[in-house]
Amino acid sequence: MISGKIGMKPMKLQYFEPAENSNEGWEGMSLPIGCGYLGANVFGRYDTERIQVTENSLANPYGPGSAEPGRPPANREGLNSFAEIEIEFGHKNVTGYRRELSLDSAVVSVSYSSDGVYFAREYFASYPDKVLVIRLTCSEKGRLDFTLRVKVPYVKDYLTVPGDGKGKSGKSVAEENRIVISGKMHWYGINFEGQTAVIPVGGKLISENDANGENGIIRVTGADEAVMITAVGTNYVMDEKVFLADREHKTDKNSYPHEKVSRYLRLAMNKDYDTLRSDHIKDHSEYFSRVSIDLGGVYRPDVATDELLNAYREGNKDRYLEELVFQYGRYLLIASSREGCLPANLQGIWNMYESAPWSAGYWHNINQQMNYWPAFNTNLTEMFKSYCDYNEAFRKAAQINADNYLEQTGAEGTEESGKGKNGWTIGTGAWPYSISGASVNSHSGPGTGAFTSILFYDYYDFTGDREILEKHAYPALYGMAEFLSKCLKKTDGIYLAQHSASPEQRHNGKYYQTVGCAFDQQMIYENHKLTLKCAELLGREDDPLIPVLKEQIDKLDPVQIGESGQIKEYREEKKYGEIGEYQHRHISQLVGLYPGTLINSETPEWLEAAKVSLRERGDGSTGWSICHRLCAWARTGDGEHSYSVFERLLKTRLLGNLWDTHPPFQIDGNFGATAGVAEMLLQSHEGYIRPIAALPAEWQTGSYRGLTARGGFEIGADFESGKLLRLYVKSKAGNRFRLRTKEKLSKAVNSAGKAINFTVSDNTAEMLTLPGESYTLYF
Ligand code: FUC
Repeated sequence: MISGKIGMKPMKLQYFEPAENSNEGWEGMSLPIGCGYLGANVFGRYDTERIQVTENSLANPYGPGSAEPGRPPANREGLNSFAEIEIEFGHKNVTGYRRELSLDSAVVSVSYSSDGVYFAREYFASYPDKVLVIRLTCSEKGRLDFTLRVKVPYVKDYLTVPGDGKGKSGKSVAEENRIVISGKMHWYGINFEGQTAVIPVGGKLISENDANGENGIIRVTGADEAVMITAVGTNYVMDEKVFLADREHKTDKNSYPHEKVSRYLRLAMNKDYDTLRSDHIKDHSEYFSRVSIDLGGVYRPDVATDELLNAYREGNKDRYLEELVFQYGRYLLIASSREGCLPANLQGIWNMYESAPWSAGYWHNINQQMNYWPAFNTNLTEMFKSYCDYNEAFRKAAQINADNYLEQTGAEGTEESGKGKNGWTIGTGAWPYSISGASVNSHSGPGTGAFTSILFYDYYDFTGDREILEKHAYPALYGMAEFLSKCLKKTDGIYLAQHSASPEQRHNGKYYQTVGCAFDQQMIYENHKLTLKCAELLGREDDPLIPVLKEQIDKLDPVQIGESGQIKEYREEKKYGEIGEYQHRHISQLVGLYPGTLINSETPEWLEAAKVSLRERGDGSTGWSICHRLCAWARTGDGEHSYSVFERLLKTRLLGNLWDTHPPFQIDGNFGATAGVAEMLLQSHEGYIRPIAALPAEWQTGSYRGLTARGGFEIGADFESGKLLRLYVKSKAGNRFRLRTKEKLSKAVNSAGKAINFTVSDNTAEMLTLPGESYTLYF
């Protein structure tokens, strides 16, 4: 942690009533906790508490094509809900109800009085212990009574009911102090198991099953308190095989999850509640507390979060709510994307449905990338590991897809370079068990792959970690460059992506396919540029691919300005909007502005043209689309417009629990909002650091700590009346620090208070840094 820490205020969501027991209650008012291994939504009810549990590998395939031959397509597709935990209390005459989610500790708490007894519960999902923990307490000894049920949702017996092959079996059996749920999802042969153990203090515990030995319950009466621990698992293993094997063989050699789940539970039960809790908080806060932000918000214990949001919609632009929305994205990423687990999907790690919207897939024409944008600039690069591992696990399948695509397109050079030198590709859709590749019929061009691979460069660039560069960034970019370099054909001296499409754009009601659209050209440019940069950093410039990329990159013509002064989405477009939907939700012709860096302040004409396109496209759109606009506007340096887009998100696309809604709930917008706010406060894409780069009138005075910049720097800033006062810099990799500010740098000192030399030229201050050292800069 760097010096100059700002005053901590609690970051929490709070409510004075439980979430309704309905789909709307789940989506808009339940509180999400998660640890990568599992996600849970807490309703906080006092009659019968409901905790819905998700595990990200319990899934059917996506799409009608996945139905068995000869059978009608069914809608049972994608991620399935894992378990419903019910704790029946039957409490009445409730007063003083309070429900909170602390982002600082990642603990949900529920408390109230019922008939004179005060009840308090806590819930958390622990990454170090891989379990969901619930503690129930009451103010009077012996007054805790409850009945626990753990249900397997959406059981459809595939053995007896003829269907589409996507059935699910499952049962719930009470065994002494635990309820074990187990079953199978037929399509991919997924075995699943969950165990919930109850550990009461005092009182009596009995467990019962029905006449068939199923539908188990645990009844606790007269206890002083109780702890419940839940572990879940499937036989899914995230490896190469799962993406390569036929559906019958994706999981067949993997061991049944009983032993794993029993081990998680046993190890967790060996710890006492306080240790489980403190280990969890230590793990969570190590990441969460890295960044703090103060835009002048004031925490008010007596106002519910949904009331704040309603007031915001009425024009009361509460600064605390804005800070909370920013930090919530960081919280959600820590909860849903951990090393060793599947990455965060379209809904993170939370799904109550039989068929999650859009299958809870990993959608790669914007959604998946947006999920990880805040990992880089808000100091959570470790959260990218799960996506990195996932992507590398499917790389082999993606190489086969690249071979197939290039064969299909008859691209030049394929044959002589041979299979295995075609790199890899990713299409729009990807799931835990399969991926799609680029396709000539797709609504999104091959640039989708580069949209993905450039994340790996950021993974390196924001950490400054050479091992990441060598092992992850360069292989991802290089393989993508191999593929993309063959998707191009030289036409009139320009290399154009054949079979090109600007994601999901329609013209005259049909997806529009073309040659060399801005999305593909810009993305190919970015990937080529970064591959060349990495090759230089690693001294691999003698590779035969390098001259090919050098030859192509200058002839990609990735940005063209049209007659309206816009960045053309299509080469054949003259005026803005002639082709495609005028205000389409995707802003794919601007990927070179964000997340790319091709369009920047050193290309002022392009930057102006990007603003024209942004204005014409309009601000009003779905959740994630607003957030891409937010990030793009931040890159233009226009704080006012950026803020108005952020404000629009809060007013139109956030639910009572601050989840983003497309609609329906999609987590990408939460992540995009966090990345966008960080981009307003700190930029580093032009070779130097620019703090408060897009500061709106509303945020003229404030401070932040721990945001991250390219080159491996952690940055804090204090600003007043729109002017930078101090910067706090921690250098992780010992790189040269370059800074551009409106304000004049007057002094730089290291952590020992010793003055450090810096030079200033062309508005840019530069100083050398040592790895691990911290500096304070005064203006
Ligand atoms: C992309 C978007 C849609 C939606 C889907 C999950 O295809 O164009 O709007 O967000 O992903």
